[in-house]
Amino acid sequence: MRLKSFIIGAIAAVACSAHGQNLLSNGSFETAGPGFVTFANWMNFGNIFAADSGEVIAQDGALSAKMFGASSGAQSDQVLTQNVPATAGEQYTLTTYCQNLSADALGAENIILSQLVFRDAGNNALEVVETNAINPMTDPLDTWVMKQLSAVAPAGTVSVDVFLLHIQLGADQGFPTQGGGASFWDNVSLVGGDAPCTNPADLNGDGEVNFFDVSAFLTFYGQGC
Ligand SMILES: [Ca+2]
Ligand SMILES: [Ca+2]
Repeated sequence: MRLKSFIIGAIAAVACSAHGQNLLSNGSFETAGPGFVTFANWMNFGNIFAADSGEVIAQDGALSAKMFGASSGAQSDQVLTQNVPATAGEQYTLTTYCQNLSADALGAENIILSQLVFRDAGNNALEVVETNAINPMTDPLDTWVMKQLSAVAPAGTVSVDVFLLHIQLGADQGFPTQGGGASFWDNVSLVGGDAPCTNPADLNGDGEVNFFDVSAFLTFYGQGC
């Protein structure tokens, strides 16, 4: 038992995953912006509102962000975006919490995405990576669903845009009937500034050195030569 404790302590000491601070400001949507800006530090387009506990219990703090399409029959895009400085060669991880409420459930025409867009000094997009922040058809209702997206900033990067997108497709994209529904967002974080993990002890290649690599080692060891 004492040996096991020592091994876990040693593993923690060599861990090289990113555990830095959140590079985003107001990632929990607690602070309102001035004028037509719904949330401080975020630019917004389309139907973006602050939701309080009367609509959904926030994942963090008291408020979350609510987006919904116009349900006009045409495509309707909702956008929250924030730009922060970034450094080429370093790894960035975007974490989002999203909820699909059964009381205002998302129709199949809604695509809910989180996106990173790495930009050069001329503000040109160098690389776009994205993931479904929530899948209306397969993720559970009425619970905060966490999704993560990681990427290494390409050569020439000086900044990265975080995009939170609620795209409602319309008749032109095969959805003559729009089910409507809202996406709720909270506790968005972007952590970076670390080089990708190159420690050879990361046997399973997931960017962290931990017990799962020890387990993989023991499996290989047990197989012999
Ligand atoms: Ca919040
Ligand atoms: Ca690993």
